Amino acid sequence: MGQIVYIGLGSNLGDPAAQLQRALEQLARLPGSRLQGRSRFYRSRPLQAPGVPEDQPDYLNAVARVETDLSPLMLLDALQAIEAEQGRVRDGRRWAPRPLDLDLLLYGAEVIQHPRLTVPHPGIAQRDFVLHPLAELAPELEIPGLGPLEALLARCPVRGLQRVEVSR
Ligand code: A4P
Ligand code: MG
Repeated sequence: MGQIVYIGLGSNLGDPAAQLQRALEQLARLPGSRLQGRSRFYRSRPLQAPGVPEDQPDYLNAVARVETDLSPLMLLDALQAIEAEQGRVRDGRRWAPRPLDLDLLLYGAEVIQHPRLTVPHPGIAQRDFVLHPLAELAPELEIPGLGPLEALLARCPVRGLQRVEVSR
């Protein structure tokens, strides 16, 4: 049996709903993997951080649950290939607007500190657009090193997340 992993999807350029939908189809075709579920789509304002342009469009975010035999780094490579295929150009600017961002949020119960990969994804606890869709898929989830998802949700800053009803 493979590992259960959660992948965060985000987009704030082009046609975000179409790009998330297409990314889900691509996740469903990952080698050695099975797409087990996905959250609804959520609209959220861009996170504010020093040096990040404030006039970015809103994001559309979602989370997917996948069972996979891929190693963490092979999975990261596959996610970056999907991002590239959907037109993302990495120009070194962090937090720039993008047609598609795929983050590896959780890889089973593993804690990973690698130059290319930090799991659980940093900032999970502050991100309503990650915690709410995760809770749709796995309300009882335990986040390695951080505790029960339910407790993180109760402490997460409220930023006006909107659930977007799309056909599924
Ligand atoms: N990397 C390390 N750990 C991971 C991981 N768990 N998953 C490395 C994916 N990648 C990981 O990422 C930079 C490098 O992070 C990768 O080469 C990989 O080796 P990137 O996607 O090129 O850059 P980025 O996404 O701009 O930066 P970063 O730090 O990953 O930002 P985040 O955390 O992805 O945040 N606001 C809203 N409302 N919704 C959003 O989705 N997203 C961001 C980006 C900012 N504001 C947002 C949202
Ligand atoms: Mg990212």
